[in-house]
Amino acid sequence: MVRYQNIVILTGAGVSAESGVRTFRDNDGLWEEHRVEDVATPEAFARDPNLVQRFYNLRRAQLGTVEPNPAHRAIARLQAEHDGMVTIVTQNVDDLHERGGAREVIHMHGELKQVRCVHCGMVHAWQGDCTQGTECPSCGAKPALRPNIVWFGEMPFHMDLIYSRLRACDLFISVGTSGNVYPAAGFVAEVRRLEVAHTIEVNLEPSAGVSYFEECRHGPAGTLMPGLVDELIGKDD
Ligand code: BV8
Repeated sequence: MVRYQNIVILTGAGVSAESGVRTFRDNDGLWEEHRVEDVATPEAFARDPNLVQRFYNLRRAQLGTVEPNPAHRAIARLQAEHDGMVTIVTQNVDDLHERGGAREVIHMHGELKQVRCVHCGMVHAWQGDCTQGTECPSCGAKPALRPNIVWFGEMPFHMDLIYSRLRACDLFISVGTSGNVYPAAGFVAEVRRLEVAHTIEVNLEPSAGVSYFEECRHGPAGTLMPGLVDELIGKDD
């Protein structure tokens, strides 16, 4: 297999699916009869903060019941053993990449294990529930804490860093994402426009952006990623 230098891996909910974390498309994108797009928004939080806090409290609590799967571990192994740069950009808000051994994971949509104070702006690591009655540990305000999550209509985090890594990469791999949500869904088109990188989609089924990828491997990420990583680090020679 060709030796690549700078690899960018974009992951979505499908990389955590085999760990038992529900994807957005599961159950037709519904949570307790709510459309996720209707809960994961600033408007929903303004309208019914307790519902939105509960949505994230339940998902934060679920983190303790799930484990990284072979896809997370393979991606971490690539980052550890590849002699070039491996950038992991995830749309996921779980901590499974880190628990699978990955480092410096770029969480463009935020993290379940963080809350942010809307008064003083401080971001706090957070394990348990967060409610409207929880005081900000820094400024003492309440209600003040919201999930440090990027909702629909909000600007994703770390975009400048992400685009600089996309411009510098010679391999872009998308793992476990339906390619429906922007700007993440537009990353492959950006890489193709620059005409410097090879592009691979690893997904259970063809994504909405499948036509942008030069190479596609369709099936479970937990099954496909270990073999792809072996090829990339030269273990299959
Ligand atoms: C922005 C955190 C601009 C929340 C998420 C109208 C109004 C408002 C906005 C818009 C609009 N029209 C378009 C937009 C933009 C909008 C958007 O794209 N909407 C979509 C619905 C059309 N985007 C935004 O709002 C973004 N911000 O545009 O800001 C801006 C500009 C200037 C100033 C201010 C703002 C912000 C989007 C981020 C929203 N937050 N997550 C939370 O988690 O609760 S999005 C969330 O859904 C995920 O993070 C992810 O990004 C997205 C989709 O999820 P996927 O990861 O792809 O998962 P999905 O379930 O869809 O697919 C899973 C895939 O895995 C499937 O293909 C499946 O086949 C596969 N799979 C399953 N099992 C496996 C597998 N693959 C491999 N192995 C398996 N075992």
